[in-house]
Amino acid sequence: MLQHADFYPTRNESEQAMFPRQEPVIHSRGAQQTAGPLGKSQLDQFDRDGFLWFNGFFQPEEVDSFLGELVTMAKDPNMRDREEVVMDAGREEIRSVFAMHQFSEAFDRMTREPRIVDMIHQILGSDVYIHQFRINSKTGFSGGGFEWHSDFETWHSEDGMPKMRAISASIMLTENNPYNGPLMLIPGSHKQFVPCVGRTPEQNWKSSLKSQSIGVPPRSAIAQLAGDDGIAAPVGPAGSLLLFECNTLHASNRNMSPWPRANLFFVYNSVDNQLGKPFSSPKPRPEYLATRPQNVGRGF
Ligand code: 6CS
Ligand code: FE
Repeated sequence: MLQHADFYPTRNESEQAMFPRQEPVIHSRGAQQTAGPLGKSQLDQFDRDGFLWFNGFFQPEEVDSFLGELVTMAKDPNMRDREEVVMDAGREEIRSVFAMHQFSEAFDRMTREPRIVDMIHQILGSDVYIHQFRINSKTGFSGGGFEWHSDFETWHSEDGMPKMRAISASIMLTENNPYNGPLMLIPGSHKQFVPCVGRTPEQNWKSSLKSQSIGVPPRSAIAQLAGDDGIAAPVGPAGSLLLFECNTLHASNRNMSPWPRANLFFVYNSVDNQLGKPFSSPKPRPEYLATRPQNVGRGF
């Protein structure tokens, strides 16, 4: 397994200072940068904030079927025992389902939706592949939250992702409103890498996907980064789309409202940024969490 140079040391014994990211946010150049649906102001906004929100990007009926598949799965007792299904702490409700695109044609088709992929190409400047696919679901009154974190810090540490050249696309399957635990992001936080303290335990994902404790940045760093530009929590109808950079700090509160919140996430990684040996973990994570190079194919 390829051992890349580690430009982002993390999961150290002691707290280390944050430092600037080592690569651009917008990787495309020249004509490639202008050949796509995003205008210059949108590219500048993504570069500045580390995310873009598209209210009502899809019509609700375009995404309704995905929610239906999730509800059907939640009723199937056999699903609960699949390793791709993460139950909430109380084992009552489904918290996340990974890799559904590998057993649902509709989900796989959505990952190749040109209206999204054209924007991803414009930002990442290369062909891409799906690094991870998940649905995060928060039922009313009980859906749990997610601690502040950078996805890249986990994907670098536990999956061996060398550089920051990946983007998450999140499609809202339900309305996201201020009360049902919408995703919160810190604008501009993607520009700094925040090393985290604490060694990665064996098979960390078996607990981190329920409640993350390793790979959570020091509160002083979160306060400092939030202090600059505050916190954003985009809200909107089912079918809305959020693109966020792999290193943008994000979190979400538990769902205290009566209304469910379910979002699709699929992560595009550049074919020039494929996974190597994990940088801070004993062994790579399973394929349903991170596509290994032998399964990348040509990209698209
Ligand atoms: O470990 C991961 O890959 C997942 N963990 C979080 C909290 N967000 C990104 C990703 O789904
Ligand atoms: Fe995350």
